[in-house]
Amino acid sequence: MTPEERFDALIGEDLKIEPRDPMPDAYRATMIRQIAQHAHSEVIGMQPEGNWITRAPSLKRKAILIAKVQDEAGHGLYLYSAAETLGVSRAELVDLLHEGRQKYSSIFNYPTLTWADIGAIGWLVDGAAITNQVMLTRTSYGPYSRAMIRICKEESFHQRQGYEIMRVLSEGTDAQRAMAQDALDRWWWPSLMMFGPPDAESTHTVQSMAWKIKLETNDQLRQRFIDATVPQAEYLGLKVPDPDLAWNTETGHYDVGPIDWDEFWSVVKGDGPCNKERSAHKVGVWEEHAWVREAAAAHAAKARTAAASA
Ligand code: BYC
Repeated sequence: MTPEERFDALIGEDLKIEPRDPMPDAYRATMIRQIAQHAHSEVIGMQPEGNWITRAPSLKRKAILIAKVQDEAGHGLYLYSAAETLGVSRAELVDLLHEGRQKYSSIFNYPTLTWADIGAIGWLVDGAAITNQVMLTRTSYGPYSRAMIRICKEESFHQRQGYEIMRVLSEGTDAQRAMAQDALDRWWWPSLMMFGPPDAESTHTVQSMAWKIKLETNDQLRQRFIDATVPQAEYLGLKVPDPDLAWNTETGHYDVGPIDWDEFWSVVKGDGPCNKERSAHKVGVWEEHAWVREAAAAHAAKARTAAASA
């Protein structure tokens, strides 16, 4: 069997591609691009929520938020490790992000203006992320699929803590309900954009589905998220900010109004409300804390020398 035939056979039989298996260069490049983008999203995604750690309304909320933000760092690390199995180093990927040559999710370029935004991120952003990542637990690349299993377990707690913040606010005073509604108004459309461009404009979907990297399309996953989330908004007594939203009895799905794809592409290209701030903060912290990496490397080198002479 040639390496190409072995790869095709593994994909055809729904078996995982493991790091030592033969794989086309383009499959490897796609996996590196997607996993790196995912890892960068987890890490940059700490910033909007980190912004509220010092202002969380109670000790309990602060402890939960610190733990959640720390979980996101952990997700970034699992994902960089998964990417490293494809022959790139974490340092190379971080450089590519810092040079603006790799992306992170559009969603993290929006500001967190009130405490309700922390609820909306958990409910909507983690909710959208899980919808996509449950599919990715079955993706064809073994290390990525296994990282997704653990990440999904943690993300489902994140989603529930966000929804719980929204529930408490929506059962609170008029001002708290208004704050929850305002957060839904601002985060609804960007959350739908997280799933990526419509299928007709998605450059990678056809090939990624043939390789079973993606098992469902951007539009299919977006629809699943909408169908699950609209009843949750109704339960909270909040209004989804879409005048065209309607249940379609024929399709058994919600119809939604047009998504502003110009906004999406402008955010992806670097012109969203917080792109510059997020990137500058990330690069600044990386440079400022270089001494931590240097100290860890020096310690590891000393430990190796000690072990060799023991
Ligand atoms: N933002 O052909 P397409 C989290 C790009 S973090 C920016 O459909 P694909 C959390 C795309 O890269 C979890 N760019 O692409 C953390 C491509 O451009 P390039 C984040 C986007 O890859 C902290 C072009 O558009 N989840 O949960 O087949 C706190 C055409 O797109 C976006 C992941 O990263 C976007 N939203 O499908 C709270 C999931 N969408 O690269 C929560 C992993 C598309 O050719 N990624 N683009 O220049 C995926 O599943 C897939 O990459 C996507 C896109 C579904 C996102």
